[in-house]
Amino acid sequence: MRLYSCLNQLNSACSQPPTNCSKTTAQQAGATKFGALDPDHDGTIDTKEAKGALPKRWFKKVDTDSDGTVDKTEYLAAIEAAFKKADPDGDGTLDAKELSSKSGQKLLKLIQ
Ligand SMILES: [Ca+2]
Ligand SMILES: [Ca+2]
Repeated sequence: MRLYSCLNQLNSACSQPPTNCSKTTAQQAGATKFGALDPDHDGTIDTKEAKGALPKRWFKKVDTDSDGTVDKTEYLAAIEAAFKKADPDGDGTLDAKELSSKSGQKLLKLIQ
């Protein structure tokens, strides 16, 4: 049920069949999510802003330069990496099966 509603959201975001999510769609959705996580619009997500939305251990991972904040480049890089993991056949599109995998679910958390 949960996955289904996720797929619906993705579908409305990209107006493509709900079974597919292209990398572009993931990045666009990720950029939107980044904006939502950065309410003061300073271009970075600090730990306070990430609270509840981004698990601490993810935050550390995504913050690759370890300056204590996640900027858009870092966020999009994390999405790129998550997408790559979730797309083992490397065709640049995630089908429903790939989206429902562990890596796929992780990606969805980053972009929704
Ligand atoms: Ca950083
Ligand atoms: Ca694929």
